Amino acid sequence: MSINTKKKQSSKKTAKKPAKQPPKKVAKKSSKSQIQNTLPDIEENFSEWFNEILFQAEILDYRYNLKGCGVWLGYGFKIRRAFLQIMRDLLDNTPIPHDEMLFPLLIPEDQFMKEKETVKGFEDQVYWVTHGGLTPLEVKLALRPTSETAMYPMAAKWIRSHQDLPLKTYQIANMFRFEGKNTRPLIRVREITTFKEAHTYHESKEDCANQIREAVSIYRNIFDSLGVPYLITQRPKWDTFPGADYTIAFDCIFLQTRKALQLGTIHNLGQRFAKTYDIKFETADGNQDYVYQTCYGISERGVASLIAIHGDNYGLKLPPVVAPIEIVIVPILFKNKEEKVLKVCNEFYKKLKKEGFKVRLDNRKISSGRKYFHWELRGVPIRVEIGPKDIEKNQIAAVRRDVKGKNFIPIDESIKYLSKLLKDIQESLHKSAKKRHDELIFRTNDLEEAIDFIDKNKGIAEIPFCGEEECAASIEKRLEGLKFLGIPDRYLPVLNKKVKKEKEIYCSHCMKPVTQYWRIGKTY
Ligand code: A5A
Repeated sequence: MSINTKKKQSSKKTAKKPAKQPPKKVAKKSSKSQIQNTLPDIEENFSEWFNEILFQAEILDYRYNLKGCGVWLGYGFKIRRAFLQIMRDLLDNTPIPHDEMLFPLLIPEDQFMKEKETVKGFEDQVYWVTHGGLTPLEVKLALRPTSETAMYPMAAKWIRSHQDLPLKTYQIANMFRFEGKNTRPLIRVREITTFKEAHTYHESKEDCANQIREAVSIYRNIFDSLGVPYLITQRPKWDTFPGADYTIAFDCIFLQTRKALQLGTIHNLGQRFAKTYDIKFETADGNQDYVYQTCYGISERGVASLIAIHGDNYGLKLPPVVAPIEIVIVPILFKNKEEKVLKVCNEFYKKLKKEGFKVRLDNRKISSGRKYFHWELRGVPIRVEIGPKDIEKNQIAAVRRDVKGKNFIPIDESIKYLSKLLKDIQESLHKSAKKRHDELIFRTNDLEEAIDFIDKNKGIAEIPFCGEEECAASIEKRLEGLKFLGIPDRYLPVLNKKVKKEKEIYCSHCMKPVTQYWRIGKTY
């Protein structure tokens, strides 16, 4: 992959519209190597760093000739596949499993338009197909921006009685949204390539609430596996998914920009869609009722978040569960000893492979320094080095990517050691990200302090708030990009047996007595 082509492109872009501050290139030495790292500094220019790492680590090539669309490359595709596997394993293995299905991409206009809230919510985001070849279509076709309107007329055909419930389904497919705001690779795309949407159907409100709890627990599991910290927040009513009773979101505050990225959402749809699409069932006592529904979605933002949260100036740091390669073996070659070292490395490679590790032997004819640089950039959790001295001593050297340090391990103990080390890396990445993330949340009764905290890009604030849209609008006006994320999970009846209530606090705008702090900050 030629980085030069990309360089040419970005300098062309810079020529058209000069960046306020040119990205500072970091001339760092990769450990033990003389190779220069050309990544922009992650703290000073996160956005450039992010674009560059996607390209240099061969995750995504965003030079496709269509705004908001990119190409998943080999290494990125493997990370994506591991991310999808985590989701599938969780959804397939709930006590009542979710069944994976696949619906058509096209939705007839009349079917799409039936749900008025969905229409309103998505009207400026839908791509329409108007022609089949040269023939204008009698009924325009929407490219799905989400699949409620594709799925629910079918569910109405499948569900007859309470015995058919609950019905739990999901699909993983591409969605199209004509995003007006700035598009960004993986974060705000027009073709969402990796959209997982679950849709569930229930007999009662209570079953629906239970499903919301299950969905929250699945999402916790997904992001915990990725080592990505999150906040769980009920969105304000003015930012609820079109047609839903309420929306609970998972957000991650990016450690460098201190802006929150919505990682996924869980919606309680109540009976609104069921009434629109006539999804009725016969109850146990022989009456007719509409089903209660939930739906919940996650996209490639999951991959974006793990790249952003763990990355550093040397490149990616991948949690072992999603790393395409967990261990790379680099032979340390000295004149006249190459053959022996390569033989031992090859044997060790086969042994690790047999034990089920995701392992790669890098026996390319380039310097060890170049190899270190290459695999560091790609975030491989462990590098094993074997040289003539190690062979003499019957040992291997293990170097971890997440923290500094090299350890020499007797070869007989290496399997056990490496398994444990991978577990440690998985946990330690999560722990250190969570610690840094926790420090970005500031609770205060003083609005000025909160605004100042957010204005200085220090993180997300929690302020006493009444929940009224007008009050929110007045506060949001105070700072460009300021947004109410909503109500923290500790106050949500659906997620807590005992709901927390604050005493003697007053709305930051209207001064009414209130019982909750709300989250507010800058968002992607
Ligand atoms: N049907 C429900 C599940 C739904 O569509 N919800 S949603 O609109 O909130 O989308 C689910 C998730 O997809 C969002 O939380 C966000 O993480 C992701 N998403 C939405 N638009 C996106 C875009 N343009 N690019 C990347 N991810 C996006």
